[in-house]
Amino acid sequence: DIQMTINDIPITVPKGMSILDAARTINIDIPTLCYLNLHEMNINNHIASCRVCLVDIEGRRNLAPSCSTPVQNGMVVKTDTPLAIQARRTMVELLLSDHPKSCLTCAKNLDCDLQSLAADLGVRNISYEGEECEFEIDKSSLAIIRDPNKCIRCRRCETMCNEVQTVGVYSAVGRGFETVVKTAFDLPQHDTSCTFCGQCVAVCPTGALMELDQVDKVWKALNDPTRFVVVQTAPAVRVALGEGFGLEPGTIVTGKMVSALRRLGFDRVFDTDFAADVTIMEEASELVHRLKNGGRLPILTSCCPAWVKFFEHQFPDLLDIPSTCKSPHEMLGVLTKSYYAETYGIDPKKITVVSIMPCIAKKYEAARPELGQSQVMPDVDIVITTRELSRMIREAGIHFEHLKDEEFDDLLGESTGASVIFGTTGGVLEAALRTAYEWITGETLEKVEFEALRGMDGIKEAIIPIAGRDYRVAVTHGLGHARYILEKIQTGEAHYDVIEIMACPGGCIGGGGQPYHHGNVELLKARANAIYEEDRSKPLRKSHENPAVLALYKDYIGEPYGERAHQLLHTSFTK
Ligand code: HC0
Ligand code: SF4
Repeated sequence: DIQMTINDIPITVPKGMSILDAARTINIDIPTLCYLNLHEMNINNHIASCRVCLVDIEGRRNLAPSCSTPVQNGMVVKTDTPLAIQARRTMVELLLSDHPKSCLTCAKNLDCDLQSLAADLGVRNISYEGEECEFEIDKSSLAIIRDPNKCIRCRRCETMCNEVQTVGVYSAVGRGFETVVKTAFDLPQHDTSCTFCGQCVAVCPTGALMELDQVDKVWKALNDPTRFVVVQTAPAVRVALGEGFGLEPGTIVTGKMVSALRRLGFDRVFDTDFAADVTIMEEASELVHRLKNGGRLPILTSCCPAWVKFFEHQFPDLLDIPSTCKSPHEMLGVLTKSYYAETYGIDPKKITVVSIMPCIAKKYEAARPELGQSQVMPDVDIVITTRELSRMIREAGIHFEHLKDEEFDDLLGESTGASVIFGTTGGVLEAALRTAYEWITGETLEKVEFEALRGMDGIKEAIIPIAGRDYRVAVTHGLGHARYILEKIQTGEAHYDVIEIMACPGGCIGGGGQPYHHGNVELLKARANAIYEEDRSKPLRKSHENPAVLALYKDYIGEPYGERAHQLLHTSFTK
């Protein structure tokens, strides 16, 4: 252990810790900008480029960046000397000198790290009025808008994309003040191997990377009297939306969310969770089918669109192992335009399905041509993120915190605890096991929790004995972990029966469209805990017990994994 003082407070901290982290243990916050460390998830931006976290160390001539300077015995650190404070302010003034001054109209306004830093440091004028760059804004993709003019070279996006996701879309181009982070060969985002996972957007401190905003499209549909506008909400939205209204991370706002959506004018409020239960019916049937017929294993989950795009690009030789299930929100979309429309005699062409997702990739997924009856009738018409929904609720002047709880609409609104846990890493596999166990053994599964599949470890493995056979299962989140495990499968080093893969660290709770986590891993854990709490609160916790799902199969689909199920609920992948 190391003994030292920070601002005259003596502390003992472990060797190897940075001054920044040491200060945080005694509630001293040193401002940061490029810093991004989610230690437990192994996400570290080592760049130390912004020099905003400078501190004074006794006996040293120069200020030191606290994020990359390790603690030492006897060190005397001051974080708040006039010199340190002035140096930070100067760094921010320099960053602002060539930054667009369009804060009031920037999509990141009031949620921007650079803006709040300037406010905290009391920057009142910019002494170094520099020339602003004029890069073209990249609007090529259906998910992400990239404005290099707002890039402050922190390189957090590069760390996320290149190291955590191992996709490698970005690199720094140019020299000195001209440097910005761009795609390789300056290709439009759409033409890169980007998976649209949105993790670069989730960590961008400014408005340089943003989701494609589709709020106006939703308002237009809601205000068109000829449209029947249906909305559905993903599992992870209900444990994060409250953060947009000042509620504690991990507050469950399912009922308030439904109520807000009705006030916004949606004709029906459905739950993606219903379709998550349907997904389990299909995926568990597909597993049983592969087991019976000597099909190829492992079966991989296919509900995460960024993961789907990743394996299509990077592992084209493994295209036959993912489940062919569409993702739950696509299933709910098609069921709305078929089952629901037929039951109530509504023309499916008049229905607009809007998905509220924690995810940016779902925007791109909804536009995939195979996910719909035809180009004019996609399963899902518009996708907006949790953040975009917060904006809509504020635009409408709804006091979210004071709303009364309301229930989802019938037919496609009922769900079990199994579907709720889809929203966090490990949940899809746990839900599938709850059903597969009972189907294979014909017995009741008493303990529904599979603890080995929970938590934030990047790769989780377990052996689950069912009816005399040991099932080897794994869960990965973060595409780098997926790559690691898939390469082991390719070389024959690893053998599994079932693997859940989600692109975003933490699963959907950490999705690129969620309220910004600002590098706080505790916030992700609070969301995960809330997901498990919602699961425990449900009277039914196994997908195959959902009465509305059973009615759907009895009245409309027939057998799970049967002919009609294939037509509506399954898809195919392309190289
Ligand atoms: Fe997810 Fe989903 S669980 S991907 O993370 O499977 O986005 O929340 O909606 O579709 O249900 C996201 C979350 C979903 C889907 C579901 C799956
Ligand atoms: Fe990389 Fe994901 Fe960002 Fe695409 S969306 S550039 S894959 S981090």
